[in-house]
Amino acid sequence: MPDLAPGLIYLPSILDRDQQTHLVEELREIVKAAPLFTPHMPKTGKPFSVRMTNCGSLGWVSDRLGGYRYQPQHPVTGADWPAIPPSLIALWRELTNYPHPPEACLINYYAPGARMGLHQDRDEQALDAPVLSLSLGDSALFRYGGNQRNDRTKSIRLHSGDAVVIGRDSRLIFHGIERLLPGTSTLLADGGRINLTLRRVTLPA
Ligand code: MD3
Ligand code: FE
Repeated sequence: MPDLAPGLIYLPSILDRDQQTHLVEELREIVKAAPLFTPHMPKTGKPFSVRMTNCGSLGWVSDRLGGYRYQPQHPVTGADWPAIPPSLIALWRELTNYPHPPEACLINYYAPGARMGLHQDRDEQALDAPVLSLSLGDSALFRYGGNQRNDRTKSIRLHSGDAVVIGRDSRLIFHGIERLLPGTSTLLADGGRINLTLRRVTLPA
């Protein structure tokens, strides 16, 4: 399939319907142990419309005073994050050429109407490692540009079961989710969208 940009590889329909259903079941167990929380913007304290949780040895969190960061524990319960399901570790190994396992799997839940403004992902030390994104549920308009906020942007629809691998040349591009396309999937009974991003955070020893 065509690269969207250097280092930005779109892999449509990487998961079949049964794999998606199974993944959602695994995510429901993870969310029981690590409930969705509402992150807040650094300094302003403005809440995100996307709710999040994580699995893995590290999870991404954000709050007004502490800012964006990775930490080993859930910000509300204080418990360690649940493990990343083995099927996702295997998918990381198959779709990325990265020689070390992911440490974080950020789980974004978009209720109908939620969005994510243009941003860069730069809280990881391992910027040599790709990010692997998996979409589940309603389709979404994904917008991406260049390394400068003002660079020209393009948008594509991401559908349930699609993957995107974001590597080196695209690792610091601005990107976001403009909006969901309601009623485009029957995977989640109440609608909405889940995005998983698998990430290497620390530099391998
Ligand atoms: C491009 N998630 O969690 S996934 C995020 O659909 C995030 O929830 C969006 O942006 C979502 O940070 C987009 C595609 C994606 C993920 C990570 C990237 C694109 C990226 C990191 C760098 C550049
Ligand atoms: Fe991002």
